Amino acid sequence: MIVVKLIASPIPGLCIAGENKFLGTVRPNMHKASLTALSAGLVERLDESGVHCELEIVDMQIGDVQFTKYGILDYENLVIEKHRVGIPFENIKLKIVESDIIGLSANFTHSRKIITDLASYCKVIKKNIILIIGGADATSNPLYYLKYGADIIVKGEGEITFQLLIERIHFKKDFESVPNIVYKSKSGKIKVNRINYLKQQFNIEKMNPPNLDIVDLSKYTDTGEGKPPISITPPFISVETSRGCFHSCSFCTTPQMKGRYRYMKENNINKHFEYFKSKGINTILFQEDNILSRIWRKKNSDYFFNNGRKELIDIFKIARNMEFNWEFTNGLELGLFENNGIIDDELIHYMFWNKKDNRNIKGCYRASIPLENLTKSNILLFRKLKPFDSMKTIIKILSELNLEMLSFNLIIGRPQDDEITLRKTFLKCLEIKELFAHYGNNTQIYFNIYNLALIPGTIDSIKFQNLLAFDLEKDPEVITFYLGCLRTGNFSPLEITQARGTLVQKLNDNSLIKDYDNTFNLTHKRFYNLFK
Ligand code: B12
Ligand code: SF4
Repeated sequence: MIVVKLIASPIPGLCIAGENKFLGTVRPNMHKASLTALSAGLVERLDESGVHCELEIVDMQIGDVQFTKYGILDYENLVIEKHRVGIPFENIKLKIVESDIIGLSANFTHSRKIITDLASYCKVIKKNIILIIGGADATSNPLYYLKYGADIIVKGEGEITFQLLIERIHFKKDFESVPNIVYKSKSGKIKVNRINYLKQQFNIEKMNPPNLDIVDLSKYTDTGEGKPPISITPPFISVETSRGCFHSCSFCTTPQMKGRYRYMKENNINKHFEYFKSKGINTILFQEDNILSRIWRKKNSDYFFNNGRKELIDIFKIARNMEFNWEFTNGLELGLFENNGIIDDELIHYMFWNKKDNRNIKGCYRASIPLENLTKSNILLFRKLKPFDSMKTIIKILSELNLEMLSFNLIIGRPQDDEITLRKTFLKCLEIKELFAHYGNNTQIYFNIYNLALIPGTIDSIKFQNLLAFDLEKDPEVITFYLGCLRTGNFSPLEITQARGTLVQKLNDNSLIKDYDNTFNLTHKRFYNLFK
């Protein structure tokens, strides 16, 4: 028998000494989709290959969560404390001792110091334990993780590779034939095996539902986007009906991580949704990369997938029939609803269908809309966007749908952004607010203002590397949407952080900021003057 534990490590929380609020969101109570996806059907598949595996998910972000100060970030004239939010390492000592293999998820660059500290701790407790690390950050920076404790890095989607590795380790075989890994050989040399995950992609059609049998669902009380309406009840779980995306936005890791778009058909979606119902789940969060890639069009305007639109509608028919509530927490590519000036009203109505009965809501209650950039050059920067006026027409339709909540996401702090750009952004946001004041049927709107985070592996990280003001081995925590990390010709990291904070305060009510982010916003009178 082989004992495997998948661990969600503690997460970082940054705060100015003396302040009791974090500078960015800290969301421990979320479903760890990477780990439940890796665990889906794993024990059964291993059994078929003659490996008896005892599998456990250890979520260090829930339970006896404590704050442990682990460092200081020197942020211009501010001293920012770094806190580890989660179960103290010592409390999982026994779990480490019991394990043959530990799998750690490293999606977020800002957590990489904590993850490698935990990896080193595991090695101290049990020298011969095998540490496997995967996720978006590990995929783009395998050498960092190997340098600080990991034995094997899995690049890209991990389901198949992780299974192969467990089999090889169990049968004491070498890793030569396992694709998509970077590892240390016995002689200590770094080896990179054939990397083919973007070409031979994981078959979504055969994907099992996430394994929710081995997690404590009652602890997943956070939607990741702030408080939902009162009648929407936890547990909240994120679902995937597709992976990948047709676009390659310069700030996003999906093109390098998940690659070309693939999606699940009705049968499998039914199976997944039935499983969720059987687990007592009523609310689902669509957090996949780009659910709307199903209606991607070729240059001649024909759909890329003949049945994509129908199958998209089917998802929401199933969700509605099964009486789920849902929200789109990962931004929707709104522009795809429009083609040659015609808006797909029918599709919009299926996806955003909702019904209210007193205070009870059924169907869609919230969506998050990526506006990203509101300047004239937005369509040149991001191919997924449409000109502001065209987006506004679609937003107007959304405003009439009786939705409870809509969030709009914007990214500021690109190197070309100056005060004029920020002011224009502010004014365009006011236009959106006005639109809702006119048509909005009480839809509560919120503006998520994000700083450009130079995420390793993205196009931006290559283009703007020389502007990065921090060493990511020492201060990886700056890779969040809440702190600036670039020194551009127009703003220092602190200045753009203050611009973000001020914009958030000017555009959103304090009570909403508390419900959505509950963060401490750094502001400045220079920006209050700019956003008058
Ligand atoms: C859901 C989500 C969140 C949730 C968090 C959910 C959670 N607690 O895990 C919320 C909304 C809170 C969130 C917040 C943030 N997020 Co986010 N988020 C996502 C999103 C949209 C989906 C992640 C997911 O669950 N995917 C589904 C699972 C099945 O896929 P997966 O995680 O990639 O796992 C597969 C592989 O990575 C691999 N794998 C993963 N772990 C492991 C471990 C082992 C051992 C192995 C073998 C393989 C393996 O195998 C898995 C199965 O194929 C991704 C984008 C994306 N599409 O992945 C961004 C993403 C992970 N987020 C990102 C960022 C930047 C953030 C924030 C820092 C932004 C901010 N607010 O400042 C915060 C920080 C979060 C925190 N912990 O504090 C970046 C991370 C990039 C980076 N290098 O840092 C991503 C990649 C988006 C992007 N811009 O490209 N996020
Ligand atoms: S459309 Fe969304 S998922 Fe696709 S590359 Fe752009 S940001 Fe990433």
